[in-house]
Amino acid sequence: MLIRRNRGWELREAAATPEAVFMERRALLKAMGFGALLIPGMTAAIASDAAEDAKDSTDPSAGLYPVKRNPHYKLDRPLTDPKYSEYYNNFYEFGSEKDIADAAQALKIRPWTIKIDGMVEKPLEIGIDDLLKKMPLEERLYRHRCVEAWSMAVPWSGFPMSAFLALAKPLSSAKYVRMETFLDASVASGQKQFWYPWPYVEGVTIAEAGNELAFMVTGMYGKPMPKQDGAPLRLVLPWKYGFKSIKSIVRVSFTDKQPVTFWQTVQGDEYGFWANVNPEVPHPRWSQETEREIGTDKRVPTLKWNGYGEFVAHLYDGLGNEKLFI
Ligand SMILES: Nc1nc2c(c(=O)[nH]1)N[C@H]1C(S)=C(S)[C@@H](COP(=O)(O)O)O[C@H]1N2
Ligand SMILES: [Mo]
Repeated sequence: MLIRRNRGWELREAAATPEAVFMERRALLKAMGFGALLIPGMTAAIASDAAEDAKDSTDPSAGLYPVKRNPHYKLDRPLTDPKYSEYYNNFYEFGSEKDIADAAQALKIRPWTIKIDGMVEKPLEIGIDDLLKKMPLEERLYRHRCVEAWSMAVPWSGFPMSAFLALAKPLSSAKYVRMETFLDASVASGQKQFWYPWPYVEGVTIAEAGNELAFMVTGMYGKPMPKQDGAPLRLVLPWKYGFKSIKSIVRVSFTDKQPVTFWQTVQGDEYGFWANVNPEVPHPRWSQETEREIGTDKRVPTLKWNGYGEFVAHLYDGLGNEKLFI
């Protein structure tokens, strides 16, 4: 007799590819108006166009790196070898598998403009190289914990999101920051999967954005950001599940309404707005108690707030009725 035991991560790891297929079916059915109904045997196969070879020979920001490490942020484990962390990606714009690095080379990252709008003193558009000149670049070693129960430790280069807020000058009535990824199905064939709510959207509160850990990232391992990791500008929020760390940002808007995120739209009861890491709150379909370090495959306990509680736990005082950990 086959007994399906709920062994958390084992189930999760064993089901890595089916998970993506599962989500695609659900999202597709939802887009078609079938709600949560599952049709057995339905496939979500979509011919993915071969990525055009658009490799940039040089990145104009290459000379800026490496940047000085900020020693304030310490790791409890070795850095992940980049041959793993740079080639094990979640970037659904280029497909729902982990090996999207080749496909992501089709993304053109210059010129690249970031639009700043909504509740700000003055809307602004700024090119990535101008932004890089204005921002205080530094390197930080952070842990990264994906909701799928794998993790890595990465030297990111970038600038505190608080410096970006100082540039954007939100009005005091703004309560949230909403961020958007590029939209171009001609380079990102995943965006032809119409059942996903493109473009990818994420959001944080102004208080979260101003927290010292919130980091806007432009490079890793002492080099400009590889395209598959979200060049030329992504967010990194180490106390939250990885899906909050939106890649390849083109727009940052300030608002007084809680943004509805990409994953909330796809499956809101599994991927909420807050998504803070907590081993005690299981994902509806697997445990979050431990994580697999990519590269070593070591299984380690997951820490509440991914170990960053001293920096961020206070942000959530009085929000006990919210689903803070999903
Ligand atoms: N635009 C966009 N941003 C994204 C994603 C995505 O699919 N699209 N995936 C998220 C998830 S689930 C994770 S775990 C991280 C993965 O970052 P990495 O590929 O650099 O490890 O990116 C996040 N940012
Ligand atoms: Mo993730």
